[in-house]
Amino acid sequence: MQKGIRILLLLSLSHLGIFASSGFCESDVIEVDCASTNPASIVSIKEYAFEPTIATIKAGEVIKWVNDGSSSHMITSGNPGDKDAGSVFALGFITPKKIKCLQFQKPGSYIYHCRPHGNLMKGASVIVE
Ligand SMILES: [Cu+2]
Repeated sequence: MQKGIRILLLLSLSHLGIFASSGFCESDVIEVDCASTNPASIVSIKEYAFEPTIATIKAGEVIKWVNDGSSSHMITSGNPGDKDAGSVFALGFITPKKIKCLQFQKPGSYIYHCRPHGNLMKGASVIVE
């Protein structure tokens, strides 16, 4: 096999790899600095729920998560146990009183959960119009 073809094949395979079964890919959701953005919606994290469970925004807008609880939580795309959970977005631990922001580029429904508390904190979603 020619070297150029092999590289192209590898590139297309790795590109497929970043697509989740949801149809979104990693570049559809970007973590942004909350301080330099004006969130369209704010989701409060409490033990052990996201409030509101469904947040609706427009493409290009930002959601801010605020940890109002006393435990640390995560924002992980997909449902608990999904093979590709976290492949579209995965925010590390949000410790109490801390915030994290994500910008959603592409319309659709993004399901997420908290990885450490997957059985309790699942089924939350961001609807992007
Ligand atoms: Cu949690």
